[in-house]
Amino acid sequence: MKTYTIHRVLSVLVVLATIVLWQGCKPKAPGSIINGDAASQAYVAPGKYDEFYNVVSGGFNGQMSIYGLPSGRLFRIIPVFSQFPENGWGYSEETKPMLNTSHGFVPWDDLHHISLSLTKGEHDGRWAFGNANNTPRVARVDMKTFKTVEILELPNSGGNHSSPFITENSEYIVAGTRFSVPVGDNTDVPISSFKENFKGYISFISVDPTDGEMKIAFQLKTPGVSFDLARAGKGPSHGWFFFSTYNTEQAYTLLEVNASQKDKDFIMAVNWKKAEEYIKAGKGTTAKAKYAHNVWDESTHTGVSTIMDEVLQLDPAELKDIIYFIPCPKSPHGCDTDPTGEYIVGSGKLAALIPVFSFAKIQAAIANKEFEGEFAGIPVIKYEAALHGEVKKPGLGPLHTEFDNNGNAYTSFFVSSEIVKWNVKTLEILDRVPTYYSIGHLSVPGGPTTKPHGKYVVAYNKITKDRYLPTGPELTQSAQLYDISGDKMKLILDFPTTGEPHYAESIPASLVMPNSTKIYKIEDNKHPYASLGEGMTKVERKGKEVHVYMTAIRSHLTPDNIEGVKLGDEVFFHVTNLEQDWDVPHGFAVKGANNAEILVMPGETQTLKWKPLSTGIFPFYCTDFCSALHQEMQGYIRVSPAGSKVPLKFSTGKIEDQASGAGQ
Ligand code: K7E
Ligand code: CUA
Repeated sequence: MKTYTIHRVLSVLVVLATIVLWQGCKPKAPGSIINGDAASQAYVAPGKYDEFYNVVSGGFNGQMSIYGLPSGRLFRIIPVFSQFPENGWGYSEETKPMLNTSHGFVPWDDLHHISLSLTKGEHDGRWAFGNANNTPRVARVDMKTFKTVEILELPNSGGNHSSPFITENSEYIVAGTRFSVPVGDNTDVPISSFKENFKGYISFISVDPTDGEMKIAFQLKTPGVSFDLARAGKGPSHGWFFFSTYNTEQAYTLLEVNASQKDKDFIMAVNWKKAEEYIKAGKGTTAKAKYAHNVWDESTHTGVSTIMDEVLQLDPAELKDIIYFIPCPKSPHGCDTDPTGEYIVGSGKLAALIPVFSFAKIQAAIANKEFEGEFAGIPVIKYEAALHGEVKKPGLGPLHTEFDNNGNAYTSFFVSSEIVKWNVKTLEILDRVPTYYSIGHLSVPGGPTTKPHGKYVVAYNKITKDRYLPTGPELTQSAQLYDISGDKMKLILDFPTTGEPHYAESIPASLVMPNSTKIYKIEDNKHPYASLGEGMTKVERKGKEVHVYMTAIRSHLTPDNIEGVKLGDEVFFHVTNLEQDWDVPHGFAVKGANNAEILVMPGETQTLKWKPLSTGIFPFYCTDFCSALHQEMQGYIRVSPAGSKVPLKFSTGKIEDQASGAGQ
């Protein structure tokens, strides 16, 4: 190792050591911060509704969850990329296709970011999008049913972190890769050939304005760096997209040190309107790519997975005016655009200041060719030429910035564990509050839109040490709610969260609540195995498959006695919930199933597959306490030996003459 390299490594280690030490330093008496009437501001009286829906990513649980604000009450966990035994997501035959990928069935992922759909830059309450970080995918949740209705896999991506970020009218959901990887026919290469072979891809996914269906419109091939986060332009900057990058060193080992060498990485500015023009002009090239597109059909209550085989790509190294790099200190994480669309905030994880870039200046710099050179064939704009200004000494380890409706920004600081409020135009620091501890993302209701709703900022913390009753080695994850309606931020509530929340968005309840689905109409149920009434229930044998057409209604299952199943058979329980009443799901489970229950909504049909491994009588029952006689909602299925002559029969409420012995 040459001396200069040692020095650089040492200086990076000193920075890291300072950061580690700083992490150990936290306020002495956390409880003393909250006082006065603070608690009453978060209090939502019994029977009263919260003002906001808070849609929160679940991180490594692969789900989204819905909380109320300001109460912090948890209403719902929406399974997205991970199987969820609570309601059978990924266990029922209908939902399994939703988790299909080009790698086969993938029952888990890591969901970091939420994007709520927008119209004219404002929340419209239609859909929530989330990213799968590990096996790159994007999901769409319907805010009427709070159900995942679409999952699109992203080819040529190595880790879908910079995703999903949305444009002003939900034209696109945009996804950048965290890991650059070799793609195409040339993937079996030495890792040390990184600079030559590894590329980054950004996917622009179009969203159908009527039904929300997603499609990869095009991908941009970029130099092999890591994309971390992104935001769309707004207003004047609509048509542009901004990404934070790191590892512009293009290191492929010990990134902790080797990707922290440079003083500045880049914000990548993408002119996607230009990219659209090139696509229209036929400049795109079609590349082979295998990826799954899974769509939920609300009439059959079934997911359908299709494997796609190509994608359209543009190469900005050839089509020069699509992307530009802007230097940004130092390993930027968050990259956020303010409500006016004029300012772009970069947050260098290792930086001691916050650079704020001006969209107007970026445009002028491009027009005047104020470049300091090129990086991998892409022009690099001069830092000063793009800069609006720097927030000086804001704190340590800035990560993310959200905005209120009064021209203020709120930046989270992981290392110094605080939220800092500053004025976007003047760059003056206005206030700071501690968080407990090590805040990651933060969220102001409407914060990423053109018209923030303001009122609160929620901190999503990475460490909760000593804030809650201990629960063994793993403590609860947690959020903190601050009132931001006055000049000073005020902590008003701590609340535990599920999974590991990263980003979250909040939306006024009035935009979602009136549209909430209460039941599925039974007459619209087009499931091929639905029984639209008890008279239509039956049991059919198709070779070694036994299909049970079953209904559930308070308080019985039809049929509830089934005989004639033999070892080696696969039994499919197709359960239709005949209820047409809000809040009356029925569940279904059978003893010994290597599976979860299914939870069937009113008017819906779901299927549980069961392969019995021994003979005997197996009880099944409703798992959701649905009525006074819920505990009576049960049945038996008899499994006989493979060669048995027991005829297939089924009934409900039929009393037979006492039979005895085996094999009758
Ligand atoms: Cu947690 Cu958005 Cu994955 Cu920052 S990221 S903290
Ligand atoms: Cu149906 Cu309990």
